[in-house]
Amino acid sequence: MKFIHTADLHIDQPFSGIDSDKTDIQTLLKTSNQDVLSEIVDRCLEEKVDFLLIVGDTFHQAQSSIHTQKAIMTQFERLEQAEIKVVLSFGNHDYYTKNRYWFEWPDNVILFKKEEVQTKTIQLKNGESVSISGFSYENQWINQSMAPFYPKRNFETTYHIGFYHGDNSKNYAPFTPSELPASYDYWALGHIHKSEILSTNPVVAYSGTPQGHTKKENQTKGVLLVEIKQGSVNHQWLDVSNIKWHKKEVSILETLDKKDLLVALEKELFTPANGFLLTVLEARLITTAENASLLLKEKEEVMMYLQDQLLRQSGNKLWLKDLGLNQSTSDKLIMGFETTLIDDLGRKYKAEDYFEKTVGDLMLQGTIAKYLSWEQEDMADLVNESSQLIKDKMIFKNEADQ
Ligand SMILES: [Mn+2]
Repeated sequence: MKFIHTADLHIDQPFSGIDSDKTDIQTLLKTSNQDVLSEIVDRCLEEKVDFLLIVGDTFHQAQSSIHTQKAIMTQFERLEQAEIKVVLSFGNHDYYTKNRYWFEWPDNVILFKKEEVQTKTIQLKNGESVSISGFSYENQWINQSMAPFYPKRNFETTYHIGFYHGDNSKNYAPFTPSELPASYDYWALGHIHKSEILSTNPVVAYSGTPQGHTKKENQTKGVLLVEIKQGSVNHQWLDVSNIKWHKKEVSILETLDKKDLLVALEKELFTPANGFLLTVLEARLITTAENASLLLKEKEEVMMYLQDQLLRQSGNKLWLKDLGLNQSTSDKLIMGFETTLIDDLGRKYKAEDYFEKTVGDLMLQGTIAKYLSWEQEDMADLVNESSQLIKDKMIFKNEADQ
C-alpha cells in the first residue's frame, strides 16, 4: 500500500513580507499555492499511490472562495481519472460546515465531516484493504482529547492507519502521541506546520505544511510518501514547495570598515541557486557594537540596496526579508530606535494617572498592594532609574561609534 500524507496546505493564505514589485515574483505569489497542490497531485500520479491523505486545514479560511474551491476540485478530478482516492478531513481553520461548498466533491473523495472518530474502509486495487480512523473539526476549537475514541486495530483489513489534527494545547484536541493506539500501521498528524517524525514504531508524523507562508515556517520538508509492505513502513519526504523560507546567521568581522562591510554582506548573504523559485531570506548578523551602529543608522537603505543586489545576482530568486542584528562582543541588545524613545516613554510614565494605570493590576493584589505606595517624587525617580537601566543594556540607533 502506498499513499501520500499531507496536511495544512492553507491554500488561500497569502505569503507575508514579500513586497517586491518584480513581475515574476508577483506572479509567483499569486500562483504558488495552487501550483503546490498540482505538484502534489503530480507526485501521486507518478508514484501511483492508492490514495492521498490530507489531514485538515486545506483551506486557510473557514469560508474559502469559489475560485479556491474550484481549483481544489479540479486537482482532485485529475486523481479521479487515475482511480486514486483522496481522504480528506477538516481542521480548525476549515472546520466543516454544510453548505459552504459551491461544487460537488468528485466521487473519489472520501470526506470525514464529523467531530467524532469514524472509521472508513478502502479496498485497494491489489485486493488488500485499509481501515482509516480519524475525525474532523466542526468548530474552531476542540477542547478535549479525541485519542480515547479511536477503535482497536481492525484485523479484518490488511492495514489500519489513523489521522489526527491537533497538538497538546487546550484548543486543538489536546493529546500526546503515546495515547494513540500503537497497533495501527501509521499515524498521520496535522496542525503543526513543522515537518517532524515523532516516533517510529509505529511511525507517528507531522507532515508539516508543504508550503510555508511566513518566515516562521522555515522547517518544512514537503509531503510524506509512505509505503507499507508486510508490516514494514518506508517513508520519504518529497519537497513540493516553490518558496523556501530560510534563516541565515552571518558573522561580520570586527575589523571591517564601512566600505568593506557592504561588500562582505552582499557576499555572505548570497545563496546559490537551490532549485526553488524563490528563497526568502531572514538574515541575522552577528557583529560588533561599532559595525552594528554603522548599519543601524542607515538600516533601511542598506537593506534596500542589498535586496536589489541579491535579486539581480539571483535572477529574482532571492528575497532578503529581514536584516537583524545581534551583538557579539557584549551582552547588550541592539535596538532599532533612538534613545529619545526611552526618554519619551519615561515622560509618559511619570504622569501620575498613567503610572497608576500601569501598576493597577499589582494594586488589586491585596497582599502586595499594602506594601506599595508612591509619592509623585518616587515615581519620577523610579522611572528615571528604569530608563537608565534600559539605556545601559542596549545600543541605540543614535549611539554611533562607541
Ligand atoms: Mn490547524
